[in-house]
Amino acid sequence: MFRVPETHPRYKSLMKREKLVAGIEAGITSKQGLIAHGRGEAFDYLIGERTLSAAMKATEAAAALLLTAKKPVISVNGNVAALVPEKVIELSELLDAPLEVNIFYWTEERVRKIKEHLERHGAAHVLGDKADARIPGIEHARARVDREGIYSADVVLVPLEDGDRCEALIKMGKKVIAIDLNPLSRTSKYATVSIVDDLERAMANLISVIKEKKKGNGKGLLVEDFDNKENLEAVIKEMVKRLEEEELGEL
Ligand code: PTJ
Repeated sequence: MFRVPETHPRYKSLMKREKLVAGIEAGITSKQGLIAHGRGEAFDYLIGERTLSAAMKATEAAAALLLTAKKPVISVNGNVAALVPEKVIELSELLDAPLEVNIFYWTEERVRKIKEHLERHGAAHVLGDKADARIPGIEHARARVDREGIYSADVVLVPLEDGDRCEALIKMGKKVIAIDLNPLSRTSKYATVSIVDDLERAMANLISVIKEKKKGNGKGLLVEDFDNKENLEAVIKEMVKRLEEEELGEL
């Protein structure tokens, strides 16, 4: 891995790139994953690389949804496995929810490598290699799911998603929680709860909100009180405000 000095002003951001490059070299992340990440970075600039209050509200709603789910499942793709393996495992343990490898650029080998990567990090329950069921209405490989996992789940967490599957999961009657920096993506629009935030920040917040809720603390926000469209509009307003206020200063 390229050594990025911790004093570099963009250390955190550069380290994420390094993790994804390492993910590609390990056969975990798709090359297209780099392009997707670049798009995410651009949106992260627009929100000032921080968690917006709207994203925090969505995180509260997501935590409530996950804690009241009968059968929650966490979907893992090549970017998620490279960027936040420890965090998805911690969340899976907190919720007693399985992880399921589900990738768009499908190869049997990559599914296996992601599963092994998660297990090396301590994951006990990783689905996705059986893929004995299909999500109706999807032509591509993301339709391949485990009958005991995403197929029969009532709530699915889908960090970094393509819109097709999100729409199809909603059509199956499931609740979908998305983590996607693009508030205009089809995923963000279709999901029950969209957390418009960087994957690492969103996962860290989600874990800490769930821990607090489990202790009986927290805001007690009900999912019924959460309006995803309204929340996305708040994010877009925040982006516009930031752009209007941005001063370039002396170069
Ligand atoms: O591993 P695979 O084969 O399943 O492929 C994964 C990718 C991400 C390549 C695939 O799902 C894909 O092509 O996704 P899209 O359609 O490009 O959508 C990815 C979305 O995630 C975009 O809207 C990005 O803005 C967003 N995104 C990228 N990086 C981050 C992010 N959102 C939050 N945090 C990030 N770090």
